[in-house]
Amino acid sequence: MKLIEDLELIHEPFEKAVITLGNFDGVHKGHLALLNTTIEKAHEIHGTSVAITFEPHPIRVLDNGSHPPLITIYEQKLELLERTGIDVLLSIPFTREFADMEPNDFIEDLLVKRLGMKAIVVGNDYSFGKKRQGNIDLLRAYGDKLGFEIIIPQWITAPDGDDRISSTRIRDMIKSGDVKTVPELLGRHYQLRGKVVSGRDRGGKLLGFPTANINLRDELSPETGVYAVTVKCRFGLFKGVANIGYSPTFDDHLFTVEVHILDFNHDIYNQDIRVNLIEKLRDEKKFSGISELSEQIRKDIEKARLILEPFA
Ligand code: RBF
Ligand code: MG
Repeated sequence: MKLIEDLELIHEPFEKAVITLGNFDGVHKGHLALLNTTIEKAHEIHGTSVAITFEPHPIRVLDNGSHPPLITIYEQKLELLERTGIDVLLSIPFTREFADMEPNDFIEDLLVKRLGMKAIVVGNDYSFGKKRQGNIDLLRAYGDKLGFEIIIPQWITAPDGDDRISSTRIRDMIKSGDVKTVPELLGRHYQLRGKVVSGRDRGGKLLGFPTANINLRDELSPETGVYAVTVKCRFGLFKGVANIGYSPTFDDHLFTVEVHILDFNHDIYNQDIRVNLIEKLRDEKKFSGISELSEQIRKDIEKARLILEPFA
């Protein structure tokens, strides 16, 4: 995948560009349907598959302040898009000026003349450009005039019957702890990323279950609670149990994301790790003492081992 983060670096149109565009937050199953259709069409016409995305997320530029946390931070979005096999990812720096572009200029000047678009792949509810004035009807009108095809893939229906696989729905599932259902829409488990930092040195010494405390790079934090997880670090993929929250048994009320990795004894301080949230086990509880909490964690691990059998 060729990554282009500056429009000025495009000096000539791509060879028969097949373009899809969106914010792709999550790179979920709906996005994958668009991306795969784009790639297939490009193969068919011996052209170039191009995904266009905007950075930062337009909402962050247009509605000052209020914006939802991203499901996938930029680095992860790039990784996931790369994995689809798309030829080019054009990440357009999103500014107010860019947002003011008239939809017809966007289509004619940018997509067709500058990028060489021969086909565009969009969802059936797609709108774009200034005040979202651009829509499928406008694309059709221009398509006839400027010689490009419009492809609207069959929208994939979410398994629960709701036909919108949207980033908002996925975000809500994660926020309510329903990480077990997330893969039906996202196509994979929700993953957190961050660096292992030193904690309070309490888990191992006091409870008998050392935890790696994670300084999250992600924006979206799931509901507090205890989760069965898998952990990817440079030593491989491991099973684990994570606690996300405030450890109410203690009085420091500090929000932490920590994971006890099963059958593991490596030093991973300062290393980047990835935590896949497989299933929520329970809410956090305030225990009457250390041994009660330890005993519960022992049970959590037992339960997690069964759940995680297929995963690591
Ligand atoms: N702390 C609590 O106060 N209540 C809990 O219910 C709780 N559950 C946990 C479950 C697991 C699997 C793990 C690894 C930790 C849990 N903790 C809980 C956090 C625990 O207090 C913390 O790991 C240590 O205090 C070290 O920071
Ligand atoms: Mg710890």
